Amino acid sequence: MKVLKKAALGAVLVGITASTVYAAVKPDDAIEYRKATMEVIGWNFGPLGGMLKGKVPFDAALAKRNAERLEYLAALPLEGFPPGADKGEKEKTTAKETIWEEPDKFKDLFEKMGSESAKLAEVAASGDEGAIKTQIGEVAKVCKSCHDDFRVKH
Ligand code: ASC
Repeated sequence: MKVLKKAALGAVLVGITASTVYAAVKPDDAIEYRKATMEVIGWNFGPLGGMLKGKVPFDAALAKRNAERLEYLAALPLEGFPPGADKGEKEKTTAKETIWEEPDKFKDLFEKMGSESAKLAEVAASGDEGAIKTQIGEVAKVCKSCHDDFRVKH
């Protein structure tokens, strides 16, 4: 009896673990997730881009805070682009097929976004306006190059 109980419990646990870790993500859910993460990234990059363009007053502390957030956020979207989630049934997507054709290049750009944002957080701590704006430009370049290659133009 005991052995059977243990076996049954084990089977349940394995089942739970397997379904948590290996359940196929529904394309519509993946699309929602990746859009949400990109939205949060856009929200946090927004004022930095604004500072670069002179549309938002320069604020080194805000630049530092958002750069730190962006470093963290850069790790989030990638899992929203799993194999098979190129198209949804209900959700619209502006993801290009190139994401699934050149996954390493796509992943590298998110890593670059993280490292350039980390650099921005460091530079922002110095308070040096010129250097901060230059580094915001480096982050923006990564945004743009990824959008150019991997997002449908709109
Ligand atoms: C933004 C935004 C982007 C990037 C990109 C940077 O604020 O919405 O897609 O910056 O324009 O070049």
